[in-house]
Amino acid sequence: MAIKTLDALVVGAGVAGLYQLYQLRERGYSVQCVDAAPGIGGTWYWNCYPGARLDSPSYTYQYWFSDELLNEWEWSERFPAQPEIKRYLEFVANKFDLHKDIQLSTRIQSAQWQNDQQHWLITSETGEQWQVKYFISCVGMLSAPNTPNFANQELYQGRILHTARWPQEGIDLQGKRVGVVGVGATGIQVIQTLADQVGQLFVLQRTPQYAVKMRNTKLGPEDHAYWQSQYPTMRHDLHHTFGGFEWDVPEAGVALAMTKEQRMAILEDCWQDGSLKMWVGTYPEILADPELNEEASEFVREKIAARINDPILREKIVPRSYGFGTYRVPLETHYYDAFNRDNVHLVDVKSTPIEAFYEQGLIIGGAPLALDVIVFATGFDAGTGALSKMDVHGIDNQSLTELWHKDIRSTYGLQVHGFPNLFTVAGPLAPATAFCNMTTCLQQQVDWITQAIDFLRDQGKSSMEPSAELEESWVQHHDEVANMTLMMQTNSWYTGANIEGKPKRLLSYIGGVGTYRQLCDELVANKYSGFNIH
Ligand code: NA7
Repeated sequence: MAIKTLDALVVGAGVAGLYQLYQLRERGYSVQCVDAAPGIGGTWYWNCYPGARLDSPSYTYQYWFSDELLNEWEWSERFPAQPEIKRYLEFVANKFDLHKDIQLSTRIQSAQWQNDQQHWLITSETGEQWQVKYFISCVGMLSAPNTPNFANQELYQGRILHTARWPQEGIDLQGKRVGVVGVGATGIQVIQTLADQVGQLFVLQRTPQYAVKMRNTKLGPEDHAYWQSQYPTMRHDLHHTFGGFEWDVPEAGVALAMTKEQRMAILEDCWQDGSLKMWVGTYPEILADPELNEEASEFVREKIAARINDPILREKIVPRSYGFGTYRVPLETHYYDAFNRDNVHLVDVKSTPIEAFYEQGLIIGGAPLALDVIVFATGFDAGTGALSKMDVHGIDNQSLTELWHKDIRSTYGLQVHGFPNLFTVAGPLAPATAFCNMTTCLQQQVDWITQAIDFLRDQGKSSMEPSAELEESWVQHHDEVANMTLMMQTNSWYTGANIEGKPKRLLSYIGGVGTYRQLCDELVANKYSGFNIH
């Protein structure tokens, strides 16, 4: 097979990959995008499980580069379901004729930096090869599914599904005995959707969540007119807030000067918004001050408790072992109500862990639980998982997988020392790994990368790579900010604790989207000082 020579290969055809492809092509670079999936959409292709829905308000979750696109597309709901977001991404791909440069069903197996030639040699599973100057990873921070390895799986005669690999054609679960393992943001969406569709639903819960009531609404012509009038300022403002949403948090310290009643009024106000404002729009101390965190945690516990009729069940579902907001806050509509149904059963797999499969289901705490279908809503090897699965080698043949198995490091989540011209959209240690409205952060990173590539072209240079010193200073700053918060005290995918043996570090930069953007802009203003440029 002949090797394809291009300026850039973009790996991943989701929100980031489509935009990166568009930006580079517009600037005259030769570029191709590949994706392992048979369709575009990334996260929104794979996660087609029942109830999959956006947790960011739709009008903040879109591309900002084209006024025409902004005017043409109208969201049907404040928090649309997965099929609508997939349709939006298809609409964008068709409108900007992106499909002609996207090759689907193509999984990249390895990438080797060839220092003498200053290019990457990238190879797919089928042996296809690309020789490119720029290797841009848009593989997503939540795209490598995590499935627990319970013993005797081969004995089980029912069906096993992972939410992130749900059959595209759907599956009829009517009348079935279904077990859902995991109650994270995904499990909650699945459980509230399946509760009245299946025969018996068993919720296998290890750690309960602080889910916030979603206030979803249909959007009509008046809403469209309103939001379209907001877009000119919104496309700027989103990049300057803490979470990349249309709301911001007050200055640090403001909440400390308030009375408890004043803080409760803010919490109630944000709760009534029915969105992630409750998490990243109240006041910053919620994520940093143990007492204020406990105050907010108690506020949410009371809201949850009021929804569950049975007092024994209530005790099990109201979270107490960690603080509100230190684990990704899910939104729900009727998750808690599901537990008031006779066909929904909570199984506490913390006190009685899942031990193994058997022919008809799972053995839990020594007792068999018969299940026709087992749904794993058990999350992802986040941040580093998808890229680590590729065999990526940089200068002196250094392996990225080995590096990240020892210590998860990056420079602004955009590049890694020792790996020239590898750009990592949503790489670890940037807000885009978890703490932001994803489309805001992804577009900002793609814009930064595009600008860097333009810089190299304009200067007649062939490669850029962060120095060890620059990387160390970013990692230190990242850790300092992380350690000012309570995030590292809770085990979750945020800290890598959900994957055995994964080095511990907060995967996402928590200094805020606006601050991060400013720091990235300073790198450009300083003409990439601290980068080795050849
Ligand atoms: P999460 O948030 O990582 O949740 C995974 C869930 O699966 C969580 O409840 C885990 O319990 C549970 N889990 C994982 N392994 C096991 C085993 N072995 N036994 C029982 N329960 C288990 O993944 P999601 O897909 O829900 O969400 C990921 C992100 O996608 C989300 O934050 C949004 O940003 C979109 P644990 O908490 O570890 O006790």
